[in-house]
Amino acid sequence: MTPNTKLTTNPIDASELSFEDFKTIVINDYKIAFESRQASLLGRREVLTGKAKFGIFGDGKELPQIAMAKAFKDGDWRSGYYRDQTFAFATGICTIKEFFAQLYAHASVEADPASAGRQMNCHFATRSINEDGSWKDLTVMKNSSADIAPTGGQMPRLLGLAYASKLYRQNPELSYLKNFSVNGNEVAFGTIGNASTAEGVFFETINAAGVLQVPMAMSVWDDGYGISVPARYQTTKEDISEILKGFQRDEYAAGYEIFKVRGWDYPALCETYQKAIDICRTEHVPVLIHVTEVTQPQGHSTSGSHERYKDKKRLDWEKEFDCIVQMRKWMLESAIITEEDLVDLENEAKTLVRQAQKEAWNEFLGSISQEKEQAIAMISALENGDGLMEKIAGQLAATPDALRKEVISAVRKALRLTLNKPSAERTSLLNWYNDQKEFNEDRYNSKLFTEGKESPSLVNHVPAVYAEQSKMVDGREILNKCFDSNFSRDQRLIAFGEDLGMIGDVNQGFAGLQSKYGELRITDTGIREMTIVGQGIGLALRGLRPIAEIQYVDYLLFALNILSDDLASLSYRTKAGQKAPVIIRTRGHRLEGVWHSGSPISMILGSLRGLHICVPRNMTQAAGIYNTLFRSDEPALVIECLNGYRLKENLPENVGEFTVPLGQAEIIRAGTDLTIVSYGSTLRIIEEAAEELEKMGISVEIVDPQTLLPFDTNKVCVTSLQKTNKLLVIDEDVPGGGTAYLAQQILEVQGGYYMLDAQPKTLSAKAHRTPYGSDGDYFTKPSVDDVIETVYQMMHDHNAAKFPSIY
Ligand SMILES: Cc1ncc(C[n+]2csc(CCOP(=O)(O)OP(=O)(O)O)c2C)c(N)n1
Ligand SMILES: [Mg+2]
Repeated sequence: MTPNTKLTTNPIDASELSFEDFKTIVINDYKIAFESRQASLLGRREVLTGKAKFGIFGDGKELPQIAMAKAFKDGDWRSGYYRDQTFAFATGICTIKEFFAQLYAHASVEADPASAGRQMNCHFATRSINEDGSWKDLTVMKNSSADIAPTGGQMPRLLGLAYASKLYRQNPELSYLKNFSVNGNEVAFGTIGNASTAEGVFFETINAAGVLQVPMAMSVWDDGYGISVPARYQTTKEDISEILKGFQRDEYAAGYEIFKVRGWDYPALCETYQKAIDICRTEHVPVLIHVTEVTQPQGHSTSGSHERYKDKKRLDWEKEFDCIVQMRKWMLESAIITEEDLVDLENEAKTLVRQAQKEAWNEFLGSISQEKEQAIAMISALENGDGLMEKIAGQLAATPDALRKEVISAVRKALRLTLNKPSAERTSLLNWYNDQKEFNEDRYNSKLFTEGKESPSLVNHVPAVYAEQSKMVDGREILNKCFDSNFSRDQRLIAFGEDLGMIGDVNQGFAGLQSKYGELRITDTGIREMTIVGQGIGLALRGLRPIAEIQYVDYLLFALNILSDDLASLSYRTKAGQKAPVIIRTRGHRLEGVWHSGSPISMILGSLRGLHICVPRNMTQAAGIYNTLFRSDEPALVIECLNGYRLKENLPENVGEFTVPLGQAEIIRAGTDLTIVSYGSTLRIIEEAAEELEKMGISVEIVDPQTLLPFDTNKVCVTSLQKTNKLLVIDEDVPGGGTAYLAQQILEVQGGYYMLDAQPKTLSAKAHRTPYGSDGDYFTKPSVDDVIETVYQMMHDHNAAKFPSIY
């Protein structure tokens, strides 16, 4: 057997097995567990000898994961954490060689299909999509959503993965989607450490899954600790299943089925998982499996040793109740295998793991060695007359385990030191370096977005069409008609959020649509922003097209962890192996009060790279942006203008079809003296100011980028500056927030700096939040007066004679 062969486990159904068959299965399971333990031991050694930077392993958790793997079928999903290597090996989700490749950070999808070397070890993921972004048939695969490091961060998406099964089972209109489900039979398996159940996101998810009654199978690996902190600091009564007892279903109310089983008891584990998953799969009831008495033989990670915080009694207990020790004992006592055969099996397993590790290491180094040899030869060929080139090349040659960083750094140094000595050899090295830059860009910096054949940049641009006598309607009606048209076009669209179902959202964008499309497609949720987002991620990972609504942009903070850590990083951390085209819909900018007038754009821009950030100025533009997003497959955040729902707009005839391309800035008022760049609701204030400025003899050009990520791909801003030579950037974020981003894009990225004949300025809200009431708003956010005076001051600074000081 080669190291990359997958030794997977078999489902157990003892009733149909002969004792011989049973023995074979059990022995095979022991072998998987033992191999996994060897991988942990060797992995730790690899880190401690400096071949990898950090290691965290699944030792001590082997048996429950084998039991879980037995119940895991094709089409099922896992959303778990870094302890799950045995499960990953037992299901074939990861091979031992791939496990080592990830430990070494081998930057290749072939070597590390989970993350192409981008993630720390034991961060598992299967590849759901092809290179062009199209879906694979996920019903014939064992699926793992991509792990993230924040403890508990796997929970919200787990809810969505489970909820997808419910929709696939209950909504017959989805039956045409063959790649994602067979009658909603798929279970979403979650795993979490005992200590991480103290996170709020755990409780939020548990509650939501109980409310929704979805096939979610939650396993808690309880080893009594979270790094050094024991259970008494983590969990009331030190017992998570005990305190979750109120969730147990009974004859009066739906809820959970809760199980408790010891982590070293192989037969009990197999039986428990079979029973629990059967209920979960057939009845769509969430289950909780609390696995207790779990150990951690090597301590938490390579960062420290557990002897520092576990006393001798605990350490002795962990040795005795190590699940592999216990399984071994049970197998011998039950005459499943002889001691002699066990030792042979164990030796074989050790050799196999060692071989897998060696191959992974050699392939990792091999992937760099060609570049290294080429670099050495090319640097050596450079003439410098001072022996420096030979020295650089020699140093590189003398570094046996040189990483790419050392190779490229040597080349860059050689190019710097020969910058005054042009030669054919130098040109060759330069060309080689430029080629490598591209390869390395692909290895380390690519795929922030899926960039497949359904990229929003490839969506046809369809202009809005207006009837001669087009109707003026409230902005909310434009959105409503846009959603209606798209929901009838695409069965995959689903919208949910607080107050979104029955009343059709707080501003009635979805009014009447629940009764038209049903509760499965347009639905209310509890107040639970993290899991609203997670629900969206899980659904999108399984082929549906969720619109997850966060009621106000101010409350995005409650979901920002999940948006940033999970959704925004998904494509990057899997190198486009998974996609989750969730649309986060929210509203903001202009209501009143500390929590209803927010515009935390720098927070969003800083944390959500990997999402498209759309800030339409009115509902027509919003509809056009939605039409683009609904026809493409990348995640986005759309912030609608809170004060725009009741303003009248012209209704386009093709309200469900016309598109506004992302990154398409528009000049919404032409002018010659000064360019103002702003977005969203603020534009209306600026337009009002521009009228008065016109009367004062100042002609302002106003540019609306419409989306902040991507930003003005046609460089409308800098083109405007060519004409006006003056730039003012305005928004309602804090000083140096969103405006700093806009200024950087225009001045640095677009080269606007070279067009200026006056100091560029920003005008933002104050650093504090906005007080309630119109006066609070006036004295905090940019007002018409502020805009007029800031523009006037810039013109005065430029030509004081023509524009004398106001004050
Ligand atoms: C949000 C967050 N906080 C803190 C950490 C640091 N951290 C990593 S693992 C861990 C302990 C987790 O313990 P537990 O959930 O019991 O899992 P175990 O490692 O014991 O299997 C902590 C505190 C983190 N990764 N994420
Ligand atoms: Mg723990």
